[in-house]
Amino acid sequence: MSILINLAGLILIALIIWWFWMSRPGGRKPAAITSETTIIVDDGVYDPALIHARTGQPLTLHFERRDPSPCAEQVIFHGLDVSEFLDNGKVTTVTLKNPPKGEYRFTCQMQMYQGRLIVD
Ligand SMILES: [Cu+2]
Repeated sequence: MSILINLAGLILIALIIWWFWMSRPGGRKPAAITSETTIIVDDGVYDPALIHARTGQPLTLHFERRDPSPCAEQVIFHGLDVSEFLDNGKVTTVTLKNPPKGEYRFTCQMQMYQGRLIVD
């Protein structure tokens, strides 16, 4: 009986690990390379949360904020020195003229909203 309980525990742990791993920003889905896209800001997530861009190519991101909570009011691109305030119910466009190669996080000011930008 205790073996069964241990087994159930292990399966539960595996499920939890799998869940957290899969629910990382963007998950494992490869993102198509883009130069312009719209990101919905709602319910604590950016959608899409994974942006894949090319070096030497301007990147235009239209943030459509649908979440009235103050949490969502700003987007910060860490390592790129770019941040923008988002008006609720509106689209705010962020343009990165020539993003350097690398991987950057973009978040709200409290870092509850989490996104990833890959430039290569
Ligand atoms: Cu926040």
